[in-house]
Amino acid sequence: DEPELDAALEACEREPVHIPGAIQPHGALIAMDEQLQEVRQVSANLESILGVRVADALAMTPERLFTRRWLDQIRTQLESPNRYGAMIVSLRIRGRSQRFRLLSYRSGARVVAELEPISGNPERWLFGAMADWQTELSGHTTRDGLLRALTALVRELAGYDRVMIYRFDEDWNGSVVAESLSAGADSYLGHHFPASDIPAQVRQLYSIKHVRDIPDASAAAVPLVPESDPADDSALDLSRGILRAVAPIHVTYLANMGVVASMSIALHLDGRLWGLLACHAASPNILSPALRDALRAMVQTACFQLELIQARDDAVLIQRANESRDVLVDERGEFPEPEELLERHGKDWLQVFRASGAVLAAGDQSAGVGTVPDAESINGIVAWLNKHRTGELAWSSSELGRTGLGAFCQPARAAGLLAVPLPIRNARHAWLLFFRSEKAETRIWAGNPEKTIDRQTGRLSPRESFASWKETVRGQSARWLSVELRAATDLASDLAVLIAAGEISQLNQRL
Ligand code: BLA
Repeated sequence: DEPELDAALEACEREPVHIPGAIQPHGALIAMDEQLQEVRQVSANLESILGVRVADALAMTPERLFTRRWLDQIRTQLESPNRYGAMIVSLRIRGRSQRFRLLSYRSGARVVAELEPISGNPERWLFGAMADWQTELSGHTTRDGLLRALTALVRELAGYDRVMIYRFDEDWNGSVVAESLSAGADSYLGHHFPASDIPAQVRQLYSIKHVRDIPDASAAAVPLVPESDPADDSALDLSRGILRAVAPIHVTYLANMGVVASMSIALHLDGRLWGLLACHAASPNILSPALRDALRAMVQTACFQLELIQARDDAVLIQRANESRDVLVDERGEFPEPEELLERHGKDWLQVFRASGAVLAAGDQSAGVGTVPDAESINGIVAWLNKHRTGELAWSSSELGRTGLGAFCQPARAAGLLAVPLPIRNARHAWLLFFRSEKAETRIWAGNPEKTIDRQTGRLSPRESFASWKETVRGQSARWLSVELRAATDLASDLAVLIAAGEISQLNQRL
């Protein structure tokens, strides 16, 4: 039932993913005080990775453990974290030289050093791959083409079974909008996933750290020793790290999906988390730090190109809207009534705004073109808008049934509305309304998205099956784009000028 479900969802959002008290086993961690004088915590696998026993490491100074030269490097990294995100260091372990990637960062009043062993030669070929990708990118003019190419590239370079672009909607549900698969892998293309699969605090982590790499979700986590800081008993925040242990609920999620290795990289567009590059493999896949960095850079340049494509598409729409505004200039001096305006230009506006109907309501007059609600309903809609929308901003909904306007609108005629107030002085009653009819849709979810609560723990548990689950979505129109709101606002201000001028001229004639 509802309250129980809300409580379970809230519990999900409180899941302390940033302080798991453990790391993944493919590296080692050392936490020190801010002055780098004492070792405070180490990961329990220190001996197998660094060749130093845990008890010995905890009794050493960082300088003994790391050497002075390394400590200087850590200090440099801390001073300019964006410039020296990570460094390569080598250590003699049991008489042999071993290279590590060293990532250090501040965490509260501590300094954390994460070490990932590096084997093999430096991957200089990655530079060529990155340069080629940049060249290829500049040739992409459509979003879908670019995203498909990105998934194919990542799969080729990093060897996952399924590489996807996962796009968030405004409620943080998401769907797979592009995909590249190895032979035999199941497709999630077009599948939807509910917002609770990636709770808010987990999404938040992508603005601190763009990559989440889980090379082997089936491997046991390695605890920190001691579990919390001996000086103040606080938990160590690993948000900025790469080794952070995986939240148990997500381990179950991946296992239910048949996924062993999972890696995701944030796609930020215009400063907002737009989606994720999400990669799955059915067996462990340890990426070299250099490849991981290269993928991050490739995704980032892809994001720049996506912003460019978006800006171009927006410009085309604005241009189209401007053309239909230009035509209005010819009306100046004529002062047409709303009916005439709609008669002359309505069809064109419907095309530009991909609307099924439009209404111009000014004072006690209104006129419509295309498929629109009846006159009485329009009065109701305008009254509601006047009451609830007093500012000058455009308002839109692609599901009127969920708003106070549901009573006035039958989805078949009007499932979505874009309403723009006409900024006419002293007249709060004028509106330009665009309607969109229902776009019935069969939505395929990856498993039944209804939440299931574990009876024993009262907690939400991940779905056990991700098999396609169909939902028929009714009552929704195509979504309104922010560029459409902008263009409609511009059109409305032109109309306001025309209508106000008409009123003044009528007034003059009467005087
Ligand atoms: C984490 N869930 C994640 C992550 C993704 C998803 C991408 C980030 C870690 C990673 O890259 O693996 C979900 N992965 C997806 C989705 C797709 C995909 C949607 O590939 C689609 C293609 N999960 C649940 C429930 C809860 C939950 C019910 O299903 C909460 C109770 C939580 N998800 C959850 C948590 C994490 C997570 C806590 C963080 C795991 C971590 O980083 O340690």
